[in-house]
Amino acid sequence: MTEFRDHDADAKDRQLDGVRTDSRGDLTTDNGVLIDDTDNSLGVGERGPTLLEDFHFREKMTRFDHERIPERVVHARGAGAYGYFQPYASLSRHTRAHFLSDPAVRTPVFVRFSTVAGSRGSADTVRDVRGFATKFYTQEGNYDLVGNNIPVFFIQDGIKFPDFVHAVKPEPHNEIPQAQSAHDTLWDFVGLQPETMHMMMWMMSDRSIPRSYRTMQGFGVHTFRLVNDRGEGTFVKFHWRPVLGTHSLVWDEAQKIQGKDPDFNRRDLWDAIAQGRYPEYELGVQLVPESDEHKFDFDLLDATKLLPEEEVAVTPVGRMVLNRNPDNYFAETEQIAFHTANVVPGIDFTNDPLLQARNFSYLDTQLTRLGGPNFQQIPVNRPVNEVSNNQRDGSGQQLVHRGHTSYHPNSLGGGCPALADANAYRHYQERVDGVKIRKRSDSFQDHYSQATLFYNSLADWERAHVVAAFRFELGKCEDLRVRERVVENLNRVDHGLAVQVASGIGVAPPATAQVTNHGRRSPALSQAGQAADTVFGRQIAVLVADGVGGDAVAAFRDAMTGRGAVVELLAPVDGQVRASNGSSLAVDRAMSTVASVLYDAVLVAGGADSVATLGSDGGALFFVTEAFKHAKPVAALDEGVDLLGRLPLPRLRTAADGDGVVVDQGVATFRGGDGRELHEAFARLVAAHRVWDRDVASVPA
Ligand code: HDE
Repeated sequence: MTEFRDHDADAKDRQLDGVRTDSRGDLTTDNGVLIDDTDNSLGVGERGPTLLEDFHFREKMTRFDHERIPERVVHARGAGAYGYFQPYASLSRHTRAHFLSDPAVRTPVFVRFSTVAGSRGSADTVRDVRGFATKFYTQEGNYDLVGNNIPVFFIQDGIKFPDFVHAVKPEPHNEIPQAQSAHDTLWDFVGLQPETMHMMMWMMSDRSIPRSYRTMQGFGVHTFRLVNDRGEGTFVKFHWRPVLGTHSLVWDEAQKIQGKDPDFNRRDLWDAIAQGRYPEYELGVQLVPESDEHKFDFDLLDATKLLPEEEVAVTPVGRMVLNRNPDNYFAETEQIAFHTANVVPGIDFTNDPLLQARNFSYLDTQLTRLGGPNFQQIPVNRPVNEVSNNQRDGSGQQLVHRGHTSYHPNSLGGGCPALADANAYRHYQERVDGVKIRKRSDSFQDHYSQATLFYNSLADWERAHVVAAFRFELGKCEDLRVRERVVENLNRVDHGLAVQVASGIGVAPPATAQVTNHGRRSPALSQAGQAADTVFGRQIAVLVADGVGGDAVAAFRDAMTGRGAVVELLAPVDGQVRASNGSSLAVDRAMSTVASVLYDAVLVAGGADSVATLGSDGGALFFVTEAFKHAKPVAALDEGVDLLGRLPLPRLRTAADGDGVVVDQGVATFRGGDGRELHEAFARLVAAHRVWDRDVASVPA
């Protein structure tokens, strides 16, 4: 019987120690031959031709020529991190999976977040679904939960995946546009394939432009199956909930970040881990007894449907902490290979036709991407428990298998490896009868009810963003018929939505509703109210120049960093600013190297000279105006309040002398005193993420 060995959150880290290598010693070839000149190739005389016998030149160049491997066919752009998962309590009633059954066990993980459509070098903040793939290095082998940040998918049957991906990727004749869904072929497909409608509602919502990977939910999407040690199955849906709340960007901001910092999400994840602000997520499950399989008004096997939390609650089962950045992007983040069929005893599949197709595709795609069948031996992919089988040879084989048997059964090799016993993976025994047919089940035919449910569940500002997103995307489609067909489909989701979208894109609004909106809502689908009450990890910009009120800035910084926020002082130029009290303050960044879109909130510091300088600096004025436009908390201290009056903002109520803190439309102002009241008020605004009811339509930014 297999014995579980000592195992902890560091098991993977220790394993990797065996392959980590540092630059050290003298330069050698791959053969280990010492080299004393790598700047000049071997030639004939000083100005003559290069010689073929220069093995160092040839090796160096050949290795360089072959540095790239094929990028992932989807999810090419990604960022990853290590961490651990720990269950709160035993889930053994439902699953025999060891990593979910023992609250004392911390299982090492690697998570890779990604966008879907863009190439490896594309920008992070494009409108797209985000991948959220987790590899659990468990004692019983690797378990991969390869999820997304949206709980449903575009299509129902995996055989449509190549069509969908071809439609969303850059168009084949000119490879335009990069990492964008706003083009004819995607929307042509959508209009003709109404099963995409629910997912497209999520895609047009703020879910597709997450603020950070730290503040993004994750979903397993499919209905999976847990199996306990008596062989009993329970349907399960997996959810990741970020401890810091779920937050998104606004579209104008997301587009600008694509230029200002294409690595915005990747950098945020890296910096948070490097600075010890470890991202955390809670794993939750929705459990459905097998006897309830047909209890719902949709099919649990249909990945374009979600299971409303109001019908089946999400039970928290454990938490994941990401606490270590990879050492090497290529070796780890690029070479990691996820596969939905990497399951451990106690976790099994269902007959969801999308999941079934994935169980083929992931292994298949790795063979090309990672160059052959031995990719599981790449360090990041190796399980932490022992691997023993008769699989042999193949390109890139790293192991030296000893012994003269590589078959089963054998007696010459002592019968090894022997067949495992009680802890072996046993497929769930499900009775399946039927005729061989190509047909979508009737239970998969309702493509609109949950699209309507999602729309009904959104706050007003979220709905406004959905309308604007449809107008933007369809407005980029050249073919009028493509636009019209999508509007016809939207009219089956919600008549008001269809009319609003149509009237923004030059399409005749539908005269009558195609269906009556069922009026049902699922509040858990909205991002309103999903802000956790914390400023932990938020990025706050403080605008300063020479003559700034130094004490007030220091007090503000202490108050915010004390609550876990990150505060950066931005000035017209880098270096130091002289404070009004004679001290010097170190500038974190020159304003010209950043932009308001890279911060969550902004404070205009006081000090007459500082405010005079900032008030004549267009960059500073635009910074504050743009932050206001994007519904971000804005604060001003002392003379900084006067600067707000110079901006093209709606008239704000602000603090007069000794007035105490005034908060109007998410702008907190304060003069005099120690600022404590302002700190409180501002922290509350920042914790709420954005001021969604602010009227920004007339603000020019
Ligand atoms: Fe994937 N998907 N997918 N997918 N997927 C890949 O595998 C595929 C689907 C997801 O960070 C590929 O190694 C098919 C749903 C993530 O490395 C490929 C179908 C969900 C990642 C593939 C789907 C996902 C992938 C490309 C429909 C959310 C990135 C490279 C049947 C639940 C993992 C690779 C990473 C990657 C196929 C649908 C999530 C081609 C055929 C649904 C997060 O195998």
